[in-house]
Amino acid sequence: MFVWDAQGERNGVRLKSRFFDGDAADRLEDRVERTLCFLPGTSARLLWREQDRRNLRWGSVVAQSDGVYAVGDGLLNLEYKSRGKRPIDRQNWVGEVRLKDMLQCLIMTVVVAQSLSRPCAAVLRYHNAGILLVPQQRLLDTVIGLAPQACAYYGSVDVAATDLAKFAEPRVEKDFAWRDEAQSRAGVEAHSHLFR
Ligand SMILES: [Mn+2]
Repeated sequence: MFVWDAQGERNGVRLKSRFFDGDAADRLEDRVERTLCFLPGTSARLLWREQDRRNLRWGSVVAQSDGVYAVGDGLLNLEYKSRGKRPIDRQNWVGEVRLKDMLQCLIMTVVVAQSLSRPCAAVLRYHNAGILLVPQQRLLDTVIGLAPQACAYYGSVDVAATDLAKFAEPRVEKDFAWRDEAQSRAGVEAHSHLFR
């Protein structure tokens, strides 16, 4: 059975992660094995990738996914963030995931699922980690509900998933607050040290 290495929670999203050797994965010949190396032995089929320039649109939201796969009866939308191949820290991984990356991946996944009328899993791929994103419905409603305001803000009739993610980020930080306990403790200590 498939087992995740770690689980966590961030800003209204449940995260399940699998870590691997990113450099070794880069050397794999097969495209599916390379990109989905955190799902060893997967039967996933790549449907299209960013290079195929397939723009999907749902309402006013436009998305161009990095990779969309057929897996079983459903789909998988993969968003890759290379971060200059810097690995995600296995101890502090929940705090290292960027909120904007999560939102972008989730928005694109909604657009893919709606356009193709099939369930679609949202997966964020970093150099050494594959992270499944399981959002609260209320979070998706909040983010997608901001699309008209984002269009007005950017002065356009439609909005790209990346721009909507940027626009929605402060609202999500406020409504789905998450605190990096280690970092805030360090901040408190730094303040009392400076003002001692
Ligand atoms: Mn990408």
